[in-house]
This record gives sequence, structure tokens and C-alpha cells, in this order.
Amino acid sequence: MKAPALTGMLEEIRWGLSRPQKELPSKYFYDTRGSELFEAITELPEYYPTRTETSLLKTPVAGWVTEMAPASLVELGAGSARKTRILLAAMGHGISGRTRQPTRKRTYAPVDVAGDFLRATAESLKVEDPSLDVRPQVRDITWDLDFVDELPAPILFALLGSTIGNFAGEAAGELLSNVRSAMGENDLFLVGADLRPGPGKSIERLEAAYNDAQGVTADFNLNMLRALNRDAGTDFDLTAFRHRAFYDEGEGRIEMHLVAEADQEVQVPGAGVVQIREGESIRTELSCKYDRSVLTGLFEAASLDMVKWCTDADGLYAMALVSPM
Ligand code: AVJ
Repeated sequence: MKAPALTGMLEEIRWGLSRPQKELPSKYFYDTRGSELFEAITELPEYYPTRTETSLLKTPVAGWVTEMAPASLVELGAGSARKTRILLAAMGHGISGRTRQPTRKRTYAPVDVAGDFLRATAESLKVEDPSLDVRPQVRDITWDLDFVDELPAPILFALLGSTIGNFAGEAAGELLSNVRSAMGENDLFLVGADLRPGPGKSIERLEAAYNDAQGVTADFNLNMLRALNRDAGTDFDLTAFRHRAFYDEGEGRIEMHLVAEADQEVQVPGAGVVQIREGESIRTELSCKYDRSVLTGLFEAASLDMVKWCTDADGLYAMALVSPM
């Protein structure tokens, strides 16, 4: 791993483990194994966000996209792009929509930190559809989106999978403003968001999505320690931590933690030994949940106007389409 990335990684680890509530950035879930474990999570019976979003993308979102007829799609946190194919198909079809062959030239720029996974996804898309111009961007989605200047307009930006949930408080506003500053006047921005419990959605159902019976989410959570041991030179003992995920109603978010099963010492290069007491936890993820008014407030603060909104019948998940104010 290149020195600057390692330095940045070690700094983030040292800082996170020095906090009163120890924490580690959730982006370190997504090494190749972690990305594969996350793909497995999206197939779980308990994990409703992916399949609910997929059905909303098919109807009504695909219709929104065909109506907009964007020339380019910029997807932040693309992962496997499985859902993206629905958007690309909706972009491909001119007004007719009948022909199987895409009638329009389209450009797709997936953005993700998981370089190997992203390149593999890009290759498979090119094979599937040689007419698609694929331009993968290996970078953190909070970084400057200057590459969009090279893309044919209008551009549809997409932040799917409730990835916005990982950006608590100000961070969500900064992420939205970052996209807003890259948008031209005819561009649009599609956001998928997991909703807070409500009449059709119990806290139990929400918590089950992060505590699946097969333990895949627990493996995904623990795998972060495996990745840090390999890439940052720490020596976490994976057998000495257990997975915990719960919904914090006050904050409106799911929290994922790794709880120490015994007192232990962890070697962190450049920080020496970090003491972790039995029962103490390391927070590995915040997954914020929203409702329409909270999201509208976030959009307006980033000078974005809600153009379209839809949810599934149970109010589990929502999709919002926003334009520059
Ligand atoms: C990819 C951040 C949307 O928070 O639901 C899945 C990641 N964490 N199971 C989410 C995740 C535990 C997921 N996001």
C-alpha cells in the first residue's frame, strides 16, 4: 500500500482508538473480502434495503430517468453496480423505449474507494455492453468531483444503497454540497435513503437487518479487523471481539460495534499499545435513518430542491430526485 494512504490510514486508526468511544471508519469494511461479504448481506432475507431500492428503481425511478434522458451517470459508492444496470437501461432507451438495443450513447463513471472491486465491475459492464463508455474513478466519494467536467451532459448523479446513512450530522451536508458544487443547471441527483421506523416498519425489523441469523453481518464487521491487521500492521485478535448492532432512537441511527470479550492490548504502529477493557466497544459504523422532512432539510441546506419522492408501500425505504436550486 502506497505510503500516503498508509499514513492516512494509521492516523485515522490512532485517532479513532484514542476517542472516549473508540471508533474506526466504516470505509475500512470494503476490502475485496468485505465488498463480497456486503454483496452477501444484500441477499439476506433480513436485509430489506437493497431489494426495496431495486423495486423502486424499476418503478417509478426508471421512468424519471428516461424522462430526464441524461448522457452520463456518476454513481458515488458504486460497489457491484447490480442496481445501476436498471438506471443504465433507462438511460439507453430514447423516447421509444421499445428496442432492446440502447439507442443513445451513454457514459458511466462509477466512484468507489474499493479499486480492485470497481475495476472488475467496470470490466464486466464493458463486456456486457460495448457501447457503454465506462470511466471508473477510484477515490473517496467525499473528494472533489472535478472529473465530471470531462463528461457529456446532462449528468445524473446517484448515491444509492442508503450510503448517505454513513455520513452523520455535518458530514451528510458536506457530501451533498460537494455533489451540488459539481452539478450543472440541467443535472439531477438521485438519492436512496433507509427510513426511520414508522407505522409499517418496526424497530425490530430494522435491527434484524443488522443482526442476521446466519451471522454474515457479524463476519462483515469483524473482517474490518482482518483488513487492518493486513494493511495497517495492527494485531487485533478477531476471536476476542463480538458483533453488536442496535438502533439508537434518539439519534435516529443504527450503530455497529465490536465489543471486547476480554481485556486486551492491540499493537498500533506509531501508537504503541492500545488498551481495550472487557466489555468496551469499538464503533465501526453509523447508519443514519431518515424521514422526508429531515432529508428535505439536508437538501435545502445544500441548495438542492426535491423534484421527485417515492417510498415503498411499507415505508421501509425512499428515493429522492433533487435539482440545483
Ligand atoms: C452500505 C452503508 C448502506 O448501512 O445498511 C450493511 C452497510 N452495514 N450491513 C448499511 C451495512 C451493515 C450499509 N450501507
